[in-house]
Amino acid sequence: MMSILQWFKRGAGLLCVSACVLCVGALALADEPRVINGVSAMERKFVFEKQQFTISNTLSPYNNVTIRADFDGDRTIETLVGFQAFTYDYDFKVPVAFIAIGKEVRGRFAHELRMGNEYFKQIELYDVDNDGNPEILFWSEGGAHFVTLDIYKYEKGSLRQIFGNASACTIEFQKNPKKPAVRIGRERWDDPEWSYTSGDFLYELWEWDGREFKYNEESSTSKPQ
Ligand SMILES: [Ca+2]
Ligand SMILES: [Ca+2]
Repeated sequence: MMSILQWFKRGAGLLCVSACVLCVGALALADEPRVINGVSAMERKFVFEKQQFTISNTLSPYNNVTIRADFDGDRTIETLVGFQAFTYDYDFKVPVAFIAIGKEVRGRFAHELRMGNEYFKQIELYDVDNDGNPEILFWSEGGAHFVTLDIYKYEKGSLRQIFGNASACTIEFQKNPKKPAVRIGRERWDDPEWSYTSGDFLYELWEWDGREFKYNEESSTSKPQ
């Protein structure tokens, strides 16, 4: 069976995944990659913020997506990839999720990286600021059901983060064209009967006001954390 290194060397199968099939959950990882997407244009080992990372050798459709679209409205196509990587903290292998975006030129991928939580979960596209260009919703996970949502706007060839938060009590993006919002569940520590499985969370609501996500105190039951 072909090893992942051979796949990378052969630059196999750049596959364009449409935005409509992007809700790919982080399920059990396959032993062998079924699809190698845009990460095949990257070096398998890379440095981010002075630390070395390695792209996972168990890439699959569940932890690796590629999207080609015009993210900044300049009428040229960028490639966005989300993928699983790892690094070492002393002797401990630490998983880290990433996104990378940039232009593919003559087989090379000039990209900008951003790090998420430990495990890649999914990427969604949504035009948060209603300018006709999609923003990037980068979902990643950590231990104990901890889910991180980072939202980026790609403009003038660069990523700008417009939202970032995390919760162990569910975090939900509300696709309201007039007022997109993020609802972040919080623990109900003052209720001795409460547990994570009861699902009755306190929550913060962060609404897009045309320029940024703002905490809506009236519509929230928890202070911002
Ligand atoms: Ca573009
Ligand atoms: Ca937009």
